[in-house]
Amino acid sequence: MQILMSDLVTEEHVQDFRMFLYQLWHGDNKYILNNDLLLAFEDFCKQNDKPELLEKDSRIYRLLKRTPELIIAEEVAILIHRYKMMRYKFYKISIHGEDVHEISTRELLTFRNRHVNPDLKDSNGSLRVDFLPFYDYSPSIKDVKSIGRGIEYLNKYMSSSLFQNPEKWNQRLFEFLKIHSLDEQQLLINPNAIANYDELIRNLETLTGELENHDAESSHETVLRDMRNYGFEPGWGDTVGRIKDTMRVLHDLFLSPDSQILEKFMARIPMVSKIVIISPHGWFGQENVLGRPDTGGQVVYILDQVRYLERTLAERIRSYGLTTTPKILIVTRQIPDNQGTTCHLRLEKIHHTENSFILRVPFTDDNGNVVPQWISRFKLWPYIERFAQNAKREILSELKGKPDLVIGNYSDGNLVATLLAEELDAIQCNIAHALEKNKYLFSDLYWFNFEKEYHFAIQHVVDLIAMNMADFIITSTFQEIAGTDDTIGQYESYQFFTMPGLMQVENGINLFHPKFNVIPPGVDENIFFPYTETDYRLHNQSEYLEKLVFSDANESIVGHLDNPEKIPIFTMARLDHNKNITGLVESFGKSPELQQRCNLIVIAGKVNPGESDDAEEIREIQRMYELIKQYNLDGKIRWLGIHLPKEDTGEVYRIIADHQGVFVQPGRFEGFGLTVLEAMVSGLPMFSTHFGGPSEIVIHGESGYLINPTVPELISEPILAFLAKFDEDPGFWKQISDAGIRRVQEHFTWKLYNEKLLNPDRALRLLAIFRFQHRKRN
Ligand code: UDP
Ligand code: LCN
Repeated sequence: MQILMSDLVTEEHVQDFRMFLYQLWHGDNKYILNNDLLLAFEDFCKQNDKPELLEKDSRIYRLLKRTPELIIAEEVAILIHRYKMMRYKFYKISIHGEDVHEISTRELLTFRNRHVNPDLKDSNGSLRVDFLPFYDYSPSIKDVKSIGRGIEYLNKYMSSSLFQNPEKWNQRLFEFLKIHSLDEQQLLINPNAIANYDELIRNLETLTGELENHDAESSHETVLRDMRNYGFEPGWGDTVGRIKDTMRVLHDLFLSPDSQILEKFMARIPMVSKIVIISPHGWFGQENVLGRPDTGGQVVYILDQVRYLERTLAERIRSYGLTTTPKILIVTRQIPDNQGTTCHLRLEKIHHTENSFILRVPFTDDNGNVVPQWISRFKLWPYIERFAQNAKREILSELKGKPDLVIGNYSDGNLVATLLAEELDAIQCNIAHALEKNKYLFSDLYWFNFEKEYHFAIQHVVDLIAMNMADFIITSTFQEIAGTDDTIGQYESYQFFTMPGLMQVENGINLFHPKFNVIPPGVDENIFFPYTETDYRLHNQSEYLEKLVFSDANESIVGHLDNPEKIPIFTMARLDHNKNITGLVESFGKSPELQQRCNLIVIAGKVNPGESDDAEEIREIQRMYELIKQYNLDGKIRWLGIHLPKEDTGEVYRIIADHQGVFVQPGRFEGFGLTVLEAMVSGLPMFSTHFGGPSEIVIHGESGYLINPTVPELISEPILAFLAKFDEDPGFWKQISDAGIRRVQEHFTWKLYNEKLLNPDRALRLLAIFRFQHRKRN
């Protein structure tokens, strides 16, 4: 479709825009990302003495700010305009003439392909992917503000369907109740005793009348025989009063339905007692694993989540009047070559739980032989389907039946969850933790350059399959789904992309589907709490940890401090490229002012490359040594290649806070960032990357600072500015520290995780009805 240039920018700026495009056309960079585009425009305005073009209300500047990329292709510029969140238009603008055309997604992707390989005319026989038709019968969120609040939406959607066609819905609800079982035990209704919806209503009325003669406090067992006489099974409540109440709610739901009654009823019926959580890669254990390659927040998140889930499920199951004990299995990979961990064990009880275990299943090769050594998450694809099959057998035997819910984690776990949920007819929930497409720039467009080490050709396809198959997706932040006004969301980046010569994705995911639910995680409050809570601190460990951090020497520690009294800048992360620990060291190295005032304390990876089996970690270790030498950081940096127990880590954050230190999270991109929560709640003023999840954790200038860690000065300058304010106002460190503590305590706790999910099994029940309805239709 042809449009006018003045539709894009105001009439008076058409000429300026043309000149700017012309200048870009002359430049070397033909694939210009937003950051570079804005820098180029600022230059253009300076050269031409046009500062007004950079003002807030300048339409040309607003257009460019919302242009994630611009491609120069022969005589045209292809401009991608993200005119609002998740909404795009694509324009082909002639460099020399007047023509401006709006083009389709397919045409855009063809231009991208041709940028990489001019011989590729269109999708060139490669796979074309469009998932949108699969969503034709799904409810769709209209209002952007409701994105990520799928359960709330679903509740409203289902109750309004209920109002519109009560008879149809009543029949569905009746059928749903009939198939209701837990742990292979028939619950609620005996399908052989109650034939239809009318009979159900009649029996409900008679039984609730009879139950009036019983003491409301007496146990459900005292009326089980009466219930069975009318075709009812256990699951309605633990006392006669509760049974009566649940039955009345159902009666009301049938006869005068509304959304609140639906919600109330949903909270009353049992659905989940067996959960399987899949997390194959990395080192999954309870000690001595964190900080190893591929082993970080996901492990912490899952272990915390299991403890909370088990407790909640146990309470609920009791209140339904059932004796079932909930059981949660974390299914991961068994690693015979265990390197001092427990990862060789088949089964390991999870601390502080009653009945939850880590179940480890080995990877096997084509000949059925067990693979003994750890394997990078990028290289495990050949084993993953066999792993799923073997895991299925082990899960069925361990649970003595099927799970009700399968939660996948990260790409590999989500694929296994997809396969298992499909085969076992369980509800599937996905948690991405990190989507690699966002972390590795151009891993789609230049996928072939990454193939040898990363295999994104598989991983991006796996992500697409798993996210579209999931019934329910939990994200830690809103931006993970839909981004912000100025940045693209992590899931959003799967809407359209191309892997030239391989596949062309025109509609990769429907972000408006209620499957998306934002539920931020918390931290274990027994371990991570403010430095000021002296009563709970690990006094018997603190001297040892203080020495370990500031002065001890051993083969796992590099560097000593000439002046340990300087302000400590602390960081802790896995030593991978994306965590950009080396970027922080470089920034420290380049800033004599920072070195004058501060020491740098790094806990990351290993210090001996010979001990690592991860290519990225080895490269980062080598780079650390180069930087320490290049900037002569001896006496100013301590690099600890150690894996601390979690409790000690909590105390280390607090020790750094005792020294009025700060924490830096310099990641090139961070999915969420548990260290950001841990450090903030301990009381450390935070300087965190603004790329990804931390942008929703930290309120810039209030509870910490968001930084652009891709430029060394942009890390050191905000820290120096903070220290200058601290010099002027001795209360300033505490002001930011207190605000950081409050921010985490008020918004990021496992208790809130619980509440946000309303209560987890109610959400799942809603989904189950929804899924049931859709399956029937399909
Ligand atoms: N962690 C640790 N020791 C290390 C590095 C990390 O205990 O050497 C822990 C850290 O305390 C946090 C988790 O691992 O709980 C890292 O989570 P985050 O979300 O920050 O990053 P991820 O590693 O998942 O990318
Ligand atoms: C993986 C990541 O990369 C982090 O950003 C998250 O905080 C962690 O998982 C937990 O979800």
